Amino acid sequence: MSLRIAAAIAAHLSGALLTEQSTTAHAPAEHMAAELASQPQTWARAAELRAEQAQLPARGARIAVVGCGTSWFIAQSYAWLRESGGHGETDAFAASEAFVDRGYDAVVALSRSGTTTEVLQLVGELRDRVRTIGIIGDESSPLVDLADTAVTLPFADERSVVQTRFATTALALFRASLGEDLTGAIADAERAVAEELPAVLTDAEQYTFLGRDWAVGLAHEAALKMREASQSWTESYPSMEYRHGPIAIAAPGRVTWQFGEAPEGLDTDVAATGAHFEAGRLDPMAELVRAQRVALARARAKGLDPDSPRNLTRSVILDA
Ligand code: F1P
Repeated sequence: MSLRIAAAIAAHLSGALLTEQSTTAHAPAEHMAAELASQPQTWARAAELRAEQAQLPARGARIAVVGCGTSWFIAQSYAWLRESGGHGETDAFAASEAFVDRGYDAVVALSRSGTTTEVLQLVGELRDRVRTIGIIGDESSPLVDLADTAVTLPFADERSVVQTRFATTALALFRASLGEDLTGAIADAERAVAEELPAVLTDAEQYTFLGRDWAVGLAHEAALKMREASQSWTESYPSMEYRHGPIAIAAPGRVTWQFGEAPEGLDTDVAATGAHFEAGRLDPMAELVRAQRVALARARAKGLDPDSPRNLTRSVILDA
């Protein structure tokens, strides 16, 4: 890590610690519950941010989108939507495994915290070589100064360690920037926040999330959310990969949860195993909200606090 980046992180962290000390105690999962429920509003707000959307790479640009954890999965969804919509070649990489010497016109770096080491390192290495655009939750973070362009979404930043609304709000911004009308997705999110969850979803022994196209990234994110918040056993795959081995795990008391339209016959294949097939009927981003609620319900039932989960921190900051 360069001295410049390390110093910026140290300065940021000393500020963050002061903020933390002045924070009053809160009930377990209080932040995650509130942040999760606010997603219809934060998506609507992102859809309105025309100036911020205009900062994203123009139509025709060849780009890569990078991030870690949740942000990497959102990068995958954006990449699929952008390229399939005819806006230009778009690759998605984990920041630690990115091939960025491919003549890209720009690299988009997604990070709620703006402090994730692998993201800062990559953006630092690209300085003066490739235009970088940061999509960032914390507007006082080091990534804001390091990226050539910073698009900040402070209204979607979060107190919970487990991310919910920043990730989906960034994707709402991306979708709107590609010309999509989010009215239907927002209405679906309102349903996802309000409707009761069936016990077959909250009480299962194991979960496999599936998606096609842009929903593959969201299936991976749902599985990560369930692990992070509730320590549940989850897996995730592109839907058509499920029959190629992973279906071996399906059994009574377990859930196979499809985001978006299911491949022909998959529901009957899963039913034959005795597992529950959840055919997600909402916009896949709203279906993710339902999975976040299952994660929250399971965390509460187990006495866990997803605002500060075991073994996790808000971002991964590695030693210099
Ligand atoms: C990325 C991230 C989170 C994950 C964990 C560590 O954070 O990988 O997705 O839940 O808490 O950090 P960021 O770069 O988006 O801030």
